[in-house]
Amino acid sequence: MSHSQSALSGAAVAAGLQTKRMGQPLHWFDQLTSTNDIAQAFAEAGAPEGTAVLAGEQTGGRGRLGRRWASPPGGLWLSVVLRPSPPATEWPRFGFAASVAATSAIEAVTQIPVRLKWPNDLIVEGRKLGGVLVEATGAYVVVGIGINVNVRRDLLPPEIRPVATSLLEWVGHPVDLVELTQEVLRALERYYQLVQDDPHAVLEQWKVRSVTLGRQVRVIDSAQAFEGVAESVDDQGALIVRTDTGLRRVFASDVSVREPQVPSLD
Ligand code: BT5
Repeated sequence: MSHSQSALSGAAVAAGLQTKRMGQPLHWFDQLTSTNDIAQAFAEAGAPEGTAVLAGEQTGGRGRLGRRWASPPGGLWLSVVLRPSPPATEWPRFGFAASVAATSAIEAVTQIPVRLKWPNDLIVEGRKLGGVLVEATGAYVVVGIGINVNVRRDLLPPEIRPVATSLLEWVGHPVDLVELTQEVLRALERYYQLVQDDPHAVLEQWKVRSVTLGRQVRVIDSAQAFEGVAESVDDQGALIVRTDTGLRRVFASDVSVREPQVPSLD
């Protein structure tokens, strides 16, 4: 069955979802601040693992390091509560599981090849299609996934337009948001299981799709910047960068990674 974009709603996504955990239950909002904020509130109130929050539009969408995430209507703005055991210590791996899951779902629905930029940017032909925001506390992890699905470029802030893309642009017509959301939740269920059984397997799938490894990168944190070659990602999800003075490990919660000399917004 095909759904129009305007048919995106919790009920439409829940119908025929057939997951055990992910999206059970699913809370739908036409508009909210940030699906991560609301998922956190549900988690604090004891919501079970798999509880999902889905929004038509976010007014306070967030990226990493306090950055803003533009979230106009037509996108997939989704967060899921996870309660991994042991809790939270290895939380970056859930970002890798989520970005690989999102990529796999997008490819299944649209056949558009998606690449991954460390840590969890979804990239099509060098432009940002989406991103993943992982936020952990001792008791739970919230994984937020944002994908520009049927998002028209002119609805994005002007400074983001040159570096962003949407599925609409590549497919040429609106993508079925209900079907894509269901596929993302199903893929998340598979990759969340896999990352607990065999975290290495998920990291390998991330590496296969990586546009970062083997490239010269510029790493920037609040105190400093340096360049090197992105050599690998370790089991903690840290990026290993070879510099003139040796190997350095950097963490997604601390740094931006850019291509040197190429203007970029993050
Ligand atoms: C990310 O952050 O890429 C993670 C984005 C996660 C968004 C989801 S939506 C559902 C859930 N609820 C939330 O509030 N967030 C999550 P980061 O790596 O920090 O990238 C942020 C940068 O991407 C910004 O500084 C802009 O340059 C760029 N950007 C912002 N909005 C964009 C968009 N819609 N499309 C492409 N690029 C964007």
